[in-house]
Amino acid sequence: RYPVNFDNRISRLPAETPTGRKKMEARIGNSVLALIQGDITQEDTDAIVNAANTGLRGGGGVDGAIHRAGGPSIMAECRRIGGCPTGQAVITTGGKMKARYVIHTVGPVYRDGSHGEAELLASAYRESLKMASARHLKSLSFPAISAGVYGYPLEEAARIALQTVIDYLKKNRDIELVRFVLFNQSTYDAFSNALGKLLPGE
Ligand code: AR6
Repeated sequence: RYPVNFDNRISRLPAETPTGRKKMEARIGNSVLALIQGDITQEDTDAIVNAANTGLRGGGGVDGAIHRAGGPSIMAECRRIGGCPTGQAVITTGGKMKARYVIHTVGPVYRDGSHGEAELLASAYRESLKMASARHLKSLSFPAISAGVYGYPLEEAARIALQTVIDYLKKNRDIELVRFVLFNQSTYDAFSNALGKLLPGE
């Protein structure tokens, strides 16, 4: 369903694709792991992941963008669910967006790295992937959880995000596509550098 036209593990496409968006892809087991620069609310994957807060109250950043794009049905479900602990995930409709579902997860607020931040960030990714698997979803888009208002150092956030997804995709063959949709150049570059280090290409 998501063909990749290369044999080596990382394809470094031209710096700018025809649409002007940067892109990088790797095959992990049965799945494709892709990095693009863009706005996650426009994604056509089965679900997109929201970097929410424990009260599921909405906010700024990607959370604000998702509620604006998806409309009030998402907040109505969030209110019924009531909340989500840090490192866990819940699922709602995608409302008016192309993605059918939003998986809301809560990353840690970064303090100094000694308050379990790394494990909580990994858990946010893992629980989102488990939620997608439980619903038999085939494709999922992530933003850079905790890397905005929550202040997680970008390089470390990228490494943990990618390592957690790679580990999951190696063990679970059900999800065919995981796409990181990175909003700005510096976030894209951090993820692209981290992926290059985790999966050295030919
Ligand atoms: N598409 C993709 N990524 C985006 C978009 C978008 N439309 N908009 C922003 N980003 P943040 P956090 C990127 O702050 O750090 C909210 O108020 C952004 O550039 O959205 O986990 C919640 O309610 C950054 O790289 O999430 C919580 O209270 C990344 O998304 C709190 O912020 C995450 O930044 C969560 O903070």
